[in-house]
Amino acid sequence: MSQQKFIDSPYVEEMCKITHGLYTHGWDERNGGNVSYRLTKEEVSQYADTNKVLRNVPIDFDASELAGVYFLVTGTGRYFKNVIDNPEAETGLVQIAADGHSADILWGYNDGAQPTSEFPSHLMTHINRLHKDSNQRVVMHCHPTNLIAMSFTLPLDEKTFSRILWKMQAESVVVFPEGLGVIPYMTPGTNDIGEATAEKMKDFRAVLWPHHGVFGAGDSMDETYGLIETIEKAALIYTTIRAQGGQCLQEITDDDLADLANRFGLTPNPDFLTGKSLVENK
Ligand code: 2HA
Ligand code: ZN
Repeated sequence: MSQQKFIDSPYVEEMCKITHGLYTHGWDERNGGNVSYRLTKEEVSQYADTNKVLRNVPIDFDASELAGVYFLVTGTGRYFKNVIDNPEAETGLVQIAADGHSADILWGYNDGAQPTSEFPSHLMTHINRLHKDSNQRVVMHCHPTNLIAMSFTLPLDEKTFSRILWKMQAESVVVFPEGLGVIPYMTPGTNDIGEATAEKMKDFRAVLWPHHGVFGAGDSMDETYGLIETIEKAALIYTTIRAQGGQCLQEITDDDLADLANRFGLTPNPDFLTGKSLVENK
């Protein structure tokens, strides 16, 4: 076994960079947001200080499908602002216990913290995304301003949100061809919101939590972060259009969306590909 410490691993470095990026974007004020990063046994076992159970913490649902799986997870109540300076207190490495009702802490949370209050929601999402994609690694929750604002001014339906976001920039349909999932407003930190989110994650990699934020899933930190960045950039363009008076004189048309999909060899969600134009009287 190497003498290298987990704090010096690329996984902790990625977690520091991503949480710092989320914070500096203004999407994770105070203790807002949470990230979980699935790691393999091979990855974890390379380090000198990840093979002893430090503590065990309960999990409030049956996560036995993930028994034995490792996650690097941000801590409950912790500020993303601080992760970069003190990852060993603000984040932790856990392994889901055999019965699925608790997690063993192997590293981190060294001043008594434990995984995010949204950990059940993360695990439920990991389970459903893993059914779709065996490379699924990351679940990321944050509070992007413009997307949240849109959840007050638009009807909470997936077609409306997806089409508007697709039409804000050519990149959108290429990055999230399946569109954006939307759940009703629900209380955070509950298994109910976790179950509703995970159900949507069967069809989408990003799910809007109205008046709160977004849940994203993906194969890597960069991909998941990039997905959320692209959605929020589209939301910023929408906000800016509204601030400029709201009227669109031209747009990315439904035919343009189909051409983009062809060019990049993608199949966009067929339910969202045709519908209302953003240009009035069209
Ligand atoms: O972790 O963002 O949804 C704090 C939150 C809860
Ligand atoms: Zn939140």
